[in-house]
Amino acid sequence: MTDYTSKIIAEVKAKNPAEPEFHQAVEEVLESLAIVLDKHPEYRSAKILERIVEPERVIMFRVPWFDDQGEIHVNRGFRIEMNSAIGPYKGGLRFHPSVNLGILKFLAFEQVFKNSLTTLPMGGGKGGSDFDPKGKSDNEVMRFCQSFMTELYRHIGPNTDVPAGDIGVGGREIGFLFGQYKRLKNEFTGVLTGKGLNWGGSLVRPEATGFGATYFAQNMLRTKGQDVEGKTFAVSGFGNVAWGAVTKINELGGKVVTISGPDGFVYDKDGIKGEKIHYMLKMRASANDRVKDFADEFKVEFHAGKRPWSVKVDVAMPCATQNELNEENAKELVKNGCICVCEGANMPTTIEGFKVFTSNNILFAPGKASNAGGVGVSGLEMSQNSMRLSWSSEEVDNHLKRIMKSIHDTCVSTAERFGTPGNYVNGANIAGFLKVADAMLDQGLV
Ligand code: NDP
Ligand code: 2IT
Repeated sequence: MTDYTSKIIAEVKAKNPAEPEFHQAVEEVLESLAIVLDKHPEYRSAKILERIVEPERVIMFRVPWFDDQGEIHVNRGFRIEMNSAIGPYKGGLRFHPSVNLGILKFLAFEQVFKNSLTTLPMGGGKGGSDFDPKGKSDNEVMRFCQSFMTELYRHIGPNTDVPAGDIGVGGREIGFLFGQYKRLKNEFTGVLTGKGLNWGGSLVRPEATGFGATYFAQNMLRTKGQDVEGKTFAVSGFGNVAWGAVTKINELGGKVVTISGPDGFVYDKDGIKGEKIHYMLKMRASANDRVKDFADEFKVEFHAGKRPWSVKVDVAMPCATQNELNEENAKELVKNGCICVCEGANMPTTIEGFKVFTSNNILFAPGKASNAGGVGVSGLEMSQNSMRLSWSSEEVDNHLKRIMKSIHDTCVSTAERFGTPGNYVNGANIAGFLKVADAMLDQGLV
C-alpha cells in the first residue's frame, strides 16, 4: 500500500460504514494497483481510483408481495450500476437473506474487473434482494419476481443494464423476471441472460461458471507441467457453480471428494461422479439448504458444521460464497500438500487466507479471473440475441475455453510485466483495471 491508496481506502471506509465486504474488495484491488500508479501518474491526476470506488448509480427499492396464505411481505431490492466505461452494466442478481447494500457493492466492484478481463464489452453491475427462496412455493417465487421486476424494469435494458443469475437466482427466477419485463415493456429483447433455451438462452450458460473455473485450474496446473487428470479436488457449495465444476473435473479425469452446504460437508472417498452429480441438481432445486441428504442417500461421510478444507487434496475449489476459506483453512490446505486453489465463488478466500497461499507459492486464482466463464457466456448470449442466432454447444464451449485461456494468459503476462511473476491476484486486478481506466480517460470526466 502507498500513502495514496491507504488514503483512498480510509475514505471508502469513512464514507461507507458497515460495508465490510465492500471495504475488503476495494482493499484487495488497491493493494495490487499501487505498483501501477507509480508508473502511470495520469490515473492519479484524473482521480480514476476515487471515481472507480463510487458506483455510477445505486437503486434501492421496496418489493411487496403476497404469500400463498394471502399475507403481505416486504423485501428490499437493489441494483448497483457500478461502471459502464466499457459496456452496458452486466452482472447477476442474488436472492439470499444475507443480501445487503455492502455485499452487493463488493460484488458489483469485483464484476467491473472480471467483465473487463473476459475480452467482451461489458460494464459492471450487481443486484438482488434479501428475499429468502428457502421453503417458498413456485407461486410465491413468481409473485416475488414479478414485484421485483415491476420496479427494476425502468432501470435496465439490453443496451443499458443486463442482469443474470447468482446465488438463489437460476433458470426459474430468470423466467419469471423475463416474463414480467416483457409484459411491462412490450418488448422481446436480450435484457437478461441465463434465459431458457427456447426463448433466447445460450447453450452451456448453466454450466459455464463451473466449466470455466475448471478450465482455469487446468491452465494453471499446466504452467507446472501438470493437469486435472489424476488429481483430487475439494469443492465447496452444491449449487450451480459447484455442479458445473464437479461435472467438468470428472470429464477431465479428476476426482472430487467433497461438496458442502450451510449444514456441513460431505466426504466421498470414491469420488462424486455419475448419478451423484445429478443428485446435486435435485438438492439445489429442493431449496432445503442441506448436503446431509447427499450423505444419507449415498452412505458417505458427513461432517456437520465443518468446511471441507481439512481434507487432503491436490486442488481446492471454493464454490459457495464469500469468506468461506480463512487463514486457518489455508494453512491446513498447505500443510496437506494442496498445490492449487481456484475460486469458483466471488471472494471466497479472506485476504489473510490468500496471503498464506502466495507466501507458500501455491497457484492461487482469484474469482474475478477464474469464475469469469459465467459472465463470459452471458456475454455470448447477448451476442447471439443481437444477431438473433443460436450457436451450438461446441461453438459456445470453444469460445469459453478461449476466453478462460485468454484470461489466464493475461493474468500471467500482466503479473510478470509489473514485477510479480506468478501472482494471479495482481495480474487480474491490474489487467482488469487498465482497460476500464483507459476507457474512463478516453471518455472524459464521467
Ligand atoms: P447457488 O444458489 O446455485 O448455490 C450457492 C451455494 O452456496 C449453495 O450451496 C448455498 O447454500 C451456498 N451458500 C450461499 N450463501 C451461503 C452462506 N452465507 N453460507 C454458506 N453457504 C452459503 O449459487 P451459485 O452456485 O450460482 O453461486 C455460488 C458462488 O459463485 C457465489 O459466490 C456466486 O456469487 C458465484 N458466482 C456465480 C456465478 C453464476 O453464474 N451463477 C458466476 C460467477 C460467480 P445456501 O443457499 O443454503 O446458503
Ligand atoms: O458473479 C457473476 O459473475 C455472476 N453471477 C454472473 C453474472 C452474469 O451476468 O452472467
